Amino acid sequence: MMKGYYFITDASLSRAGNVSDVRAAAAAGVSIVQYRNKSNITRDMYEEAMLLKRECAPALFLINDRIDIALAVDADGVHIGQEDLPYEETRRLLGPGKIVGVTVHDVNEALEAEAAGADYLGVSPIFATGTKEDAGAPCGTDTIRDIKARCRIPVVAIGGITIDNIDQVVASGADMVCAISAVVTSPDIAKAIREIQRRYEQ
Ligand code: TZP
Ligand code: MG
Repeated sequence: MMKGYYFITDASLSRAGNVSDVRAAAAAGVSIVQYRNKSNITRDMYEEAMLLKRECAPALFLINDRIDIALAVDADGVHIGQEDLPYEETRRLLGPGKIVGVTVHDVNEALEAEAAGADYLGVSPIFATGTKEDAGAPCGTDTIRDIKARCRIPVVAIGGITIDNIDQVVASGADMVCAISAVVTSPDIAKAIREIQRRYEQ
């Protein structure tokens, strides 16, 4: 299930909007869609999340940061960072049946998140990125290798990934990759995703 492209929305980079992008991602066969909306206007997020959840099926639908929105739309889970609610509180609010992914930057954070019970790790940022201002210093593909050697849960690589460096990321053992700007700014999102998915089939 967790292999290939992990789709994250970005309305500020999108050409045709989140609904159209998620439809294209679903057509390309992604297994996970994460709704990320940093505007944090709650009513807009709630309404858009309802629409996107419908568009993304049968892919799993996760919400970035906002546990309340995930609960309100009955999403499949959330993705949280080191500055969001702690894992334990997130799990307590969502219950055992939902997916909780955690962003980590190094092996120690990865071991901690796995021990706490995270379902998967987002390792970030692999390379320099302009898409997230506070992403921090690039951790490189060696960090993916180290985490894969020490942790059993799936690893999603994110940050500065493009079609030109994706092979290194796949070779380092990442179970899934996300390339927000490279995919969302593309004139053909489904084609860009399929191109990345193909790198997993070689
Ligand atoms: N989390 C860590 S880096 C990042 C997020 C959401 C942005 C990744 O964007 P891009 O365009 O793939 O570098
Ligand atoms: Mg966050």
